[in-house]
Amino acid sequence: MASDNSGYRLILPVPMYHNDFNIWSVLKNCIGKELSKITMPVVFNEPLSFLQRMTEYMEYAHLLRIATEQSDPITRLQYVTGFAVSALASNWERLGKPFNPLLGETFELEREEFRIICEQVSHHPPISAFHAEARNKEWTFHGSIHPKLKFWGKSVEIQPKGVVTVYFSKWNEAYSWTNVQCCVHNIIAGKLWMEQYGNMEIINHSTGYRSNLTFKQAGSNSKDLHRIEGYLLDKSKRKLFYLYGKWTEFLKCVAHHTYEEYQKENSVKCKRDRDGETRSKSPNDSPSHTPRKVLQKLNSLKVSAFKSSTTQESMDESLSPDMCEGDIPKSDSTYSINIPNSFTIWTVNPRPPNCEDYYQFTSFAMSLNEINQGMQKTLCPTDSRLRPDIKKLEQGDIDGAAIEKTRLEEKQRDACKQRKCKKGDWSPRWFKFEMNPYTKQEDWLCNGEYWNRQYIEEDDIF
Ligand code: CLR
Repeated sequence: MASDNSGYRLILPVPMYHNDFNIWSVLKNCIGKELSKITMPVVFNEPLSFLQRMTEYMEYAHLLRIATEQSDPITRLQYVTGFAVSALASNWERLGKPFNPLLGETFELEREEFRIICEQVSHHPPISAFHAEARNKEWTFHGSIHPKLKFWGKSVEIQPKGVVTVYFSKWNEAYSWTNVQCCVHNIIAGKLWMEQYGNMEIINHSTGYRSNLTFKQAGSNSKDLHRIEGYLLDKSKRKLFYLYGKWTEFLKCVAHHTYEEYQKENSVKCKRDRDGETRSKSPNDSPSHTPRKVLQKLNSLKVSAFKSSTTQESMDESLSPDMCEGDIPKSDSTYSINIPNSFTIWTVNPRPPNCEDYYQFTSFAMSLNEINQGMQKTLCPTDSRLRPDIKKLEQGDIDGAAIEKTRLEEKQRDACKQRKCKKGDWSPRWFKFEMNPYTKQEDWLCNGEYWNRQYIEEDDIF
């Protein structure tokens, strides 16, 4: 099986099954509901648990190492900002639903520079906690995510509630931020696509310096698709650097005064650009980069689906310009990407060549469900890699995966009932809910025991 020099697999055992199920037919009765309570058919899943998906924040962990190596706090903040943005890049075109982790499920990952442990610490509401640390102990990165999914008819809105914190021991510095929201469009008709938007403020709690980023919405003609823009500010909110990029591609920064000069010089040209005279496509946004074929097939099914089941009102909505058939937003990628004297903080890794047949996984994602040699003996029995439903989907056995998924969910419900009978509360094994000393808010902090690998008392959750 193909793998890179570091020996991790770069592809899944079999290509995915491109189904032609209609998401709308499943969701049409669920408008306004919390999506965590809706059981979705396994064909909409990708073969990863949300704990593994969360671990994808770590793909560019080297940025944290580089940050700790900088003696200037502003440069450190630039790299932390790069890391915060890079953590979201793997979401591009990833429209499969990760499996909901079972209560007490864990996921660990050990790599050259870091190790991370995740645990599902709550089921209702679903909360996943993680704690990552550098091998050289120079940084830690921890937090918890409570993804709130809301279905609005033509779109699904996802709010990843929870704060994440980076700590640099050498500098005794803590940074924290909250992830932006995300929206999956075209549930009823057209091709699914996703955007992430909102504000992200990355604060250095020791110096008061911060990066204030805006993730833009695509906008009417998609000119701002995937774009981010913002400023690095000192504690009196003075602008030091202008930050710009796309969460799918890169993050750059430039001194604020240079940006201001550039703006003045280019104001005329810019206006022309904005008016759409010089428009070009970036390869990333081009429709030739097809998302899951599954979803294209929705096109053919859409008319009947929505005729039979929507009101006039929602029908008007679904005919709005951003819902046109075959619609994948394209953006003008050229403006403000080449401001002179900019410095590139982060650029995205290319996706593997056949990723459209593998759930649009990045190379990093491809490796996550692999059980490497040597791992077998040490792996915690609650690890996501041991989940039979995910394993079956990964091997292309959809029916088997569906059966196992139902079995595991029933088993989880039974365990929950039993606990209620015994009046015994469940509590997470590796995390505790405590005050985060940096943000002064309650947070899931790891108890530091996982890596001692004493797993004898673990519940049998699979
Ligand atoms: C986005 C980045 C956040 C954490 C986070 C939480 C929930 C994830 C979301 C991310 C990406 C999109 C996601 C979502 C859960 C379900 C949703 C994977 C990783 C998928 C695309 C929903 C597919 C099913 C619908 C089409 C019905 O920091």
